[in-house]
This record gives sequence, C-alpha cells and structure tokens, in this order.
Amino acid sequence: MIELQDHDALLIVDVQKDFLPGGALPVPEGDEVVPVLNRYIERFTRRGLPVFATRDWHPPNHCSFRDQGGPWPPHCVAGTKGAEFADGLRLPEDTVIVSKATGPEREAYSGFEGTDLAARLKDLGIRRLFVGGLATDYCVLNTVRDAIRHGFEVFLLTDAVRAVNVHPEDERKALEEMRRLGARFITLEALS
Ligand code: VGL
Ligand code: ZN
Repeated sequence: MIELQDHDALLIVDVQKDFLPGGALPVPEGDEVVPVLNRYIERFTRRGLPVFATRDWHPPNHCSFRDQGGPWPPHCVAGTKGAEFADGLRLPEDTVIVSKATGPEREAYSGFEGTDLAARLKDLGIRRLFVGGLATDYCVLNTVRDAIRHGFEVFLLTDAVRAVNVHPEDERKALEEMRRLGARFITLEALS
C-alpha cells in the first residue's frame, strides 16, 4: 500500500475533449480515465494535497498539425471546445492549470517543456508526483520522463492512463520505459 503524504501532488495530463472518443484526436477508451481520476482527485483533495492539470493548448497553425507537415489532425486549439477539459472531470477550484505547446513552432509532449510546471511544484515543496491522463505513449511518457529528470519520485496511475497506439506496441514500450526510468506503477486500490 502507498500512503499519501505531505509533499505529494496529483498531476493530470491532457484530459481534454479532443482526446476523448468523438474528439479530433481520440485516444481509444480515453473517456474511461475520467471516473477513475475523479476518485484520485477526491483522495488528494480530502488529504489537502494539490492537483495540477496540464493541457495541450495549440495555436491554429501548430507545427504538429498535418497541414503544417506534422503527424496529427488539428486538435486542442487554444480556446476551442475541443481544448476544454473533459466534461465529467471534477477538477477542484484551485487546480493549477499548465498550458503547453502554445507556440506555433515547437511541439511539447511534456508538461515541463517550456512551462513553469517544475517551479510551481517546487514552490509547494512537492517531492512525489502521481501521474495519470492521456496519452500513455505521448504526453504521459514525456511528462514522467521529465518529472524523474527534475528529481521527483513518480507514481504512474496505471488505471487512469490510456494510449494512442499509432503502432500497436507503443503502449507496452512506453510503460517499459517509464518503469525502467524508475516510475512506480499503482492503482487506486493500492492507495490507502
Ligand atoms: C498528445 C498527441 C498530440 C498527448 C498531444 O497529449 O499525449 N498526443 N498532442
Ligand atoms: Zn498536441
């Protein structure tokens, strides 16, 4: 069992409408993370621990879009419906929201890239990060990698992540890499 402690934070990665079924860049079963994340949110808020949420927040001409030569259909354009957080996600009022990949010229799959996320976490004295969201093989992987690089102890919420799987092995490879880097895997039942 893992007991929540002072200096823990929940980090929810890119749970936005465009990444859910029916969205512009749907992650298969992406909607299934929402009720599980709500239960993690309850645990953290009840314990007085902070919740952080990253969001993909692109300009309309972002370099990752196909019409700019990138790999993806246009998605999560800043201020549009598709960029909103999932309807059912019950983010607390005081959630720290971090927008990423906001400039046209640079892709950023990590919530730490070009943002003040590390500084915001360190300001609060956070040492352990519990990470869930979308997608396992892109923004979750890159965010976990950077979190470990920044010295945070990382717990991956394996019941609250889903993969795009452009290639069928992508999810397995991402999980293997995160484990190899030192992330610990947990589910809601393991949290006391
Ligand atoms: C993501 C593809 C493109 C993600 C963002 O949030 O994992 N994936 N942009
Ligand atoms: Zn994107």
